[in-house]
Amino acid sequence: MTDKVVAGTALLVIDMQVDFVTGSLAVPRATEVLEPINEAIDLPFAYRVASKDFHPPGHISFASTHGRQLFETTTIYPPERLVRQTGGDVEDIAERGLKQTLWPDHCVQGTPGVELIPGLKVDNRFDIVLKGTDPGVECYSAFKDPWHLLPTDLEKNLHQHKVKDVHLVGLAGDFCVKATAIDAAKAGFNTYVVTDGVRSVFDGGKEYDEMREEGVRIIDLVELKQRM
Ligand code: VGL
Ligand code: ZN
Repeated sequence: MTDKVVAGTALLVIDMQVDFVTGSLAVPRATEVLEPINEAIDLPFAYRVASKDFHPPGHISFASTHGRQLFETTTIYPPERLVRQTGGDVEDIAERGLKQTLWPDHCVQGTPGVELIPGLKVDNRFDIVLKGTDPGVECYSAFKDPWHLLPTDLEKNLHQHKVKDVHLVGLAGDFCVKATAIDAAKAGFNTYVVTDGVRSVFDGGKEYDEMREEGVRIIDLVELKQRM
């Protein structure tokens, strides 16, 4: 065994949790990604991160919180308390509304559904990033919420590990993978989404066009192996 490492490379495994694979918000065909992701994990990345959607009970993204039907949409706003805490302007909160899909309760802290799926080879080489932890803020991206109020340590950690090339796999392609990939590209990383390791909630395919428009490159596992 050599300890070959490809300098500057990172793997991001996004939200491979029980609720997204077999639980309350199971993504269609999500079980198919386990093997490709485990193969990706074995490649000689310099840095590895796994993100977890990590909601408190009564999270703003749950339909049950609003007494609404699943998959309806509503408008959410940045919580005034956080805007104040971060020294932002509270005058224009009403103009900063965003469309929010209302989900089944999922990935609730302390429940079985929040755990990474059995068989996933996420081990002690990984850093873990938790997101969606504030009750009033949705956070699809593992970098930050849409209002940039609650950045995670991800960007800082990638820089500390001298990462240039970020490769993403996981769930869901049209939500957290897309948002994280676009933020990675915007932060200046060469960003690759590996399709064998991704499935989407609403499987339309346009998420890949949206990512490409932001400079994200879409590759498959064979191409990833060639790069490594
Ligand atoms: C996600 C819906 C709600 C995701 C998280 O991980 O893509 N999707 N929360
Ligand atoms: Zn969520």
